[in-house]
Amino acid sequence: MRTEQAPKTIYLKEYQAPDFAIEAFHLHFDLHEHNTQVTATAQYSRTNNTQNDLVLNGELLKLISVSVNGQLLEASQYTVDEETLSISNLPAQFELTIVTQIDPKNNKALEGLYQSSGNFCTQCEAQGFRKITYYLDRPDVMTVFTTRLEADQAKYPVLLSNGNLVEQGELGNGRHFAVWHDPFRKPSYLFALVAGNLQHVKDSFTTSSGRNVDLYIYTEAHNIDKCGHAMASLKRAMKWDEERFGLEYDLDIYMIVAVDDFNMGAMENKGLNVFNSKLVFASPETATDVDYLDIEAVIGHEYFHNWTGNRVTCRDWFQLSLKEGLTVFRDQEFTADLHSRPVKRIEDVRGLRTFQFTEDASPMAHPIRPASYMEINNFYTMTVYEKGAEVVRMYLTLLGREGFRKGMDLYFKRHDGQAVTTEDFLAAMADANDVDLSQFQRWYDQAGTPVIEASMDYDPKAKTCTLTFKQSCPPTPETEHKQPYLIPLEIGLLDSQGRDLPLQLVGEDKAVGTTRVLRFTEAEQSFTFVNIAEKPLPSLLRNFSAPVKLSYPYSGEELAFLMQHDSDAFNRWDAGQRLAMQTFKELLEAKHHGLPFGLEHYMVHAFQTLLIDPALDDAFKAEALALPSETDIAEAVRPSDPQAIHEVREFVLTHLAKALRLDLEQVYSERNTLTSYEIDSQSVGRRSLKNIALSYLGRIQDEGIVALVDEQYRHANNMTDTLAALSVLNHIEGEERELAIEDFYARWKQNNLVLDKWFALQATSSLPDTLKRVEALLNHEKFDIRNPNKVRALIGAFAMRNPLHFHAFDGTGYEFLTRRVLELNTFNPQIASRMVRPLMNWRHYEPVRSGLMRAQLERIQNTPNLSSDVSEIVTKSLV
Ligand code: B3K
Ligand code: ZN
Repeated sequence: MRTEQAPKTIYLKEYQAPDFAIEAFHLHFDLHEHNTQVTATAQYSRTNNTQNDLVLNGELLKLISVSVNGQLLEASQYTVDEETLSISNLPAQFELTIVTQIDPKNNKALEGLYQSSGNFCTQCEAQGFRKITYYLDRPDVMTVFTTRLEADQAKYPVLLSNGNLVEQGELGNGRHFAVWHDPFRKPSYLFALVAGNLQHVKDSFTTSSGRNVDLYIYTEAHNIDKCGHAMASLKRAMKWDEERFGLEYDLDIYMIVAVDDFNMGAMENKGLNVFNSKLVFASPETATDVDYLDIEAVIGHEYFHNWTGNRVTCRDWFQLSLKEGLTVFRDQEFTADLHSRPVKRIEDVRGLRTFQFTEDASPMAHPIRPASYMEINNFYTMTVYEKGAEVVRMYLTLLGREGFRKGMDLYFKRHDGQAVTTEDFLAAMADANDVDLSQFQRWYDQAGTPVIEASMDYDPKAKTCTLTFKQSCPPTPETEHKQPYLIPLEIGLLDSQGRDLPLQLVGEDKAVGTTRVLRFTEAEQSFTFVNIAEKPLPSLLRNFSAPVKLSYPYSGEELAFLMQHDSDAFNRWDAGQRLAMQTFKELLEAKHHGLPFGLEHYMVHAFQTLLIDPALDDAFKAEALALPSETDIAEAVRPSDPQAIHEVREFVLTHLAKALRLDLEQVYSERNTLTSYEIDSQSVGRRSLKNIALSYLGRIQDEGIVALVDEQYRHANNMTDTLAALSVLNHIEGEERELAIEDFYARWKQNNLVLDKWFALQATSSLPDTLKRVEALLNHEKFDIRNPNKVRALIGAFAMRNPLHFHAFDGTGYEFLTRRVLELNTFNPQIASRMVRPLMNWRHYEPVRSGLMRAQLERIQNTPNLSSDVSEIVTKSLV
């Protein structure tokens, strides 16, 4: 933690290539809980003719010695401060050996080398390696690592690092050693070591060129039976990357280690991924369908980084989206190819809208390639990841599948083994397809969510239909006035029967397909279609072809029509979301004016038609029934009043539940048959639909329904159904709820990951005593504020998934969060900085709440010893 002085801003425009290169690097770890000695020997050479000092990064290190070419330096021959070690008068080439000591056991920031459940592990991205030794800790310095680990043999029988094991043995004094060599040049952020008492499961994969790769998953013994799904997912990922992108794995061994204390999901260290155990362990009794799918996606994601991130890495941290946006895109495609493509798209867009659009409208809004940062850890965001993935997807939409693949192939051909920039990626896409994509660069430079206003003009005499689009983008901290984007707009036109019309643009000699991607490049632009016999209904932004907010003056009836007929599954779903959002807005208006609530008949009818449509699959229906969240509504209706939003949304859901009760009950009972747990798409879809039907019915709250929910809770044979029932009971005051919560605890108190669900459940209840409970749970014997999963489960869930109580009118929710942020700030700045974000959009709320939120941000800002992580968010929020 850098304290006292204000954190400084780092700018992309100040990037300078390193003055030194490193030919080879030897690391020697003498592992001890409190006193690990690290000896680092590197061959340095100058990259230019300057006589610049060598300035190495290093933090929280105890420096023991520095030698150049075997000669010990005097203290006067170098300078050390809190963040660097500088050495002057160095020759063109030299060997530098540095000995440092660190205290892994007291490292509660979980960055660098630390202990989790008594085992050693590391997290180096982005700048954790500098907490291990003094080094050029930047991604454009790449070298070959050889790592020797020494540790107590009984306590730490397993010793792992990147690459291949070259030597191991006993040292005679109860200690042993292992030497690992990674032949691929890599930056320090991809370094990892693990030492612990771990068991493993082993499997193997034969690559397309016939090489055998040994696959290992390491875990503590009691979880060894829950690794099967992760291993199967890894093999699927390896195969998929060969088939879809022609990319093969390059080492003879691939290891995954599951740890309980981890600041994020997982880390793609070369050949040695470290995973949050939440994203490895699964069994039907302990993991939900969502967990199963998340595990597969993240195992895939980290594996895909081997090419997009590791083989081709980032020049500097501003380029983070080069690897993250691209790798998220790849994991999305992996899931889409293996499961339902439309459902995957819907889920991704739902997440993007709820969280990334909110971030893009916040004081932390930044382009996917930021131009400056104070703390790089703050930029592992929805924008860099998810919007970054949308930007990659737009290349695919513009260039087609083949064109996109050509661009990827050229990118690897040109840049394998290099540290590059997002411009290099754009250039590969453009050059491989011989197109000019220069305007596309704006997606990397401008923040904010573009807004498109669409309108249609039909001329019955000429039989032409003109679509006109206007684009704009609200000001964000880095730019006031935005230049127009190159936006791929995928569209179709529906006739009165709901059929797609053939699309012929003016000037074309015949129609080309029924879905077209228009290149929208100007602030305002029109596209005219000919031979349109009747006034059509436009289906716009099909498959969500760009990360924008598009408006069109649809009537409620037109949306209901699209819900039933659009051939584009995404837009069919989106029509329902638009219809619901329109309804919420109207009801909020009614509430504002003290008018009674009501629901239009076509709205009820539209959802009924969908629910009973035999042609639609269950997973899609479940998505359609999941209406925009309270957070979505809060972002769409400003200034927002979370209490009113909750009331209005509950009114709609309850009304639909009552009106469609018979259909919902039928849908439920048809699917509530006890079968063995399967994780194929159809079974997952069946459970999703059944459980969303149950959550609607739960709003009716009569005895019969409560009994039905209770019954599901007691008889479920898998965690998805158990938790779904418990989530419904969670909002219904009464004995059933209390008994079920107690019962769940009694059943699962030995399983930390399952208990996280139990904490999160209570934190997201709409019942009035929720904050009190959450406060009490902070002192629960199973709660541990040092464990990031627990923090996210209890504190994060309350602040991010319970707007009703987090935004309590008296400000108690905000105060609660502030106290936790200040506590976390003292030992884990990364997690503290994640937790403070729900206060960021204080300007979007009605004046009373807005003032209370701001006051808490000021209170945090005025606290001494603020980490740079928290300080950046708070300072930017208050500007
Ligand atoms: N690259 C890591 C994230 C590192 C976060 C550092 N604060 C995981 C991933 O995106 O795959
Ligand atoms: Zn990643």
